[in-house]
Amino acid sequence: MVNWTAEEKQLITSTWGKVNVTDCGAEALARLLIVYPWTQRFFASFGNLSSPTAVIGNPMVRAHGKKVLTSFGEAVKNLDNIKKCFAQLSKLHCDKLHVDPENFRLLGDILIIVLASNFRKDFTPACQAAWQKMVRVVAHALAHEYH
Ligand code: HEG
Repeated sequence: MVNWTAEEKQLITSTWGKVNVTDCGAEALARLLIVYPWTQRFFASFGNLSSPTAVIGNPMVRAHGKKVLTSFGEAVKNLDNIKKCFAQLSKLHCDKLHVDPENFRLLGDILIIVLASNFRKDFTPACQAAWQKMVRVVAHALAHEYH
């Protein structure tokens, strides 16, 4: 069980309230696929990922980025229950999708970059620290059902 301070909870929920899951989700997934091109192997069915421009303009990347970030929002709504919240999703990523959990950590780091670059001054050091913890907890929860 994760212990959140009242301040951490407040920082996470207030940042999340300003997040556009469509745009930030698309940006985060596109950045992941561009900066860590080996992650493209999981998305072979997504069509053209041959250049940064292709990745950014790919509608399947956009749609999936939104799906992932919408799901991330469930964790924000269930801060005291993230492990349970992601138990099924963890099983799916392990058994069906075969996604190496290291990728959850990579995406978490990318998400922080996206939040920091979108919110600039509002993304204070305290806010960053809270998010660093958040993405670590989410990555841990998504890896929890792996065997
Ligand atoms: Mg995953 C599907 C959530 C990271 C690769 N991911 C999904 C789905 C959700 C989800 C909700 C749809 C599940 C369903 O169809 O029932 N993913 C999710 C979260 C996070 C994450 C919350 C991290 C915060 N996923 C992630 C990463 C990779 C990945 C880092 C690979 C680099 N996800 C992946 C793939 C699929 C999903 C390949 C199936 C995509 C498809 O074919 O539609």
